[in-house]
Amino acid sequence: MKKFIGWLLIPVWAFSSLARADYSEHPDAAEFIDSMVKTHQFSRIELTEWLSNAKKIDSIIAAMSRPAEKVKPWHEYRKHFISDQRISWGVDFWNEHNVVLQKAQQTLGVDSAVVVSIIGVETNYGRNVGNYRVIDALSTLAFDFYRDIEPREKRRLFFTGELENLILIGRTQKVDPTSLMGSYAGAMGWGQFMPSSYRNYAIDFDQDGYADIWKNPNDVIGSVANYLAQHGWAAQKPIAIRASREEPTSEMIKSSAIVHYTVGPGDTLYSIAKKFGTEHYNLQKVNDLKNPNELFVGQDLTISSDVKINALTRPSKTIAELKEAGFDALEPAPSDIKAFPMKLDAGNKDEYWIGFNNFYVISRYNPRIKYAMAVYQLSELIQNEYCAIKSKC
Ligand SMILES: [Ca+2]
Repeated sequence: MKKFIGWLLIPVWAFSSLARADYSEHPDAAEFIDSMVKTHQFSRIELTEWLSNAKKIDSIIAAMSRPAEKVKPWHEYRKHFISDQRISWGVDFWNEHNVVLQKAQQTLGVDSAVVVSIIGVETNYGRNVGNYRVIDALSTLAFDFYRDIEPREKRRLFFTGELENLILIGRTQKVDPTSLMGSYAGAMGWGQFMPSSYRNYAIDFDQDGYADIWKNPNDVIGSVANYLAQHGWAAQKPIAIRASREEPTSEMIKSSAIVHYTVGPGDTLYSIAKKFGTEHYNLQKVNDLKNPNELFVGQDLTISSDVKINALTRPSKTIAELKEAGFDALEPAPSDIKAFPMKLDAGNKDEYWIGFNNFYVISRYNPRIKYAMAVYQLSELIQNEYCAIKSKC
């Protein structure tokens, strides 16, 4: 009897995935097909054919289940992306494609070093573009991974939307959508564009009729530069500079405190600090708490609206305002330029940095401070070496 009950408790999807021959028979496929027919007037037969062709890939599920780069501290993350090899390959790439990079700099206003660096960080200059069919990756993620294996509705909808965009690329570029290749997450080509990014930002830079981000370095360079340009890149402007941090005094914090927060069950000073983008010791100081555990439910806390560390938003404070909050630029910068402060774990100490609008623009490519910092630092190292060899910049 017990066995019988256990048998009944096996979820329905387990049967459906066993019984399913292909993705056209997946419970969500009918809805997807309906929506594609209704919104974009695709043929139902064609859509069914493409989804029948899509395969569930177990290695994608395994890759998605591994701990992500985001959990690595900065000093380990940096080592992974910045190496002598990647700098030297970057210089080679720049030499080889100098004419196109210059054209991108002139027409789109994006510095060559950053375009080279992004392509280096993303795929080691086209060496590691991914060997999955994008239709397999996106179907696996939308129809299985984020539905049943690690259910997250927002991600499921995101990858379903990317599948829609992939099929639309097939139509506009007159290619078979099942033939396009990418990473296990569905990112395509040397610059790792998701299908929606391809549709919004990829360009046919050599004007041969096809924006080929998979094999044509001209289109790759133009598309990466266009992505940055469309997100507000400002040519020849600073990206980030080192900063020092002076512990703010109670007076400094209190003078900018405007928000109040009522402590709820389960709150800690650390979780509240994180929620408001500040540090627990700032909250301790401004609320005169002797230790961080001195909290009770219903307690009224004053939250300093001081400058937030590692808040990846378009910069809104001036260098002068950051200085008042204890972040002092260690390199010259105009005092009215907008910026935001960052703290990175350098292993044995914390590093402080000030990021400008261009840093924020790099982070639109991948919304992590560590990612944008790796791209920035690699771009500097490549530029130094390239300019030293050429001695012309
Ligand atoms: Ca082209």
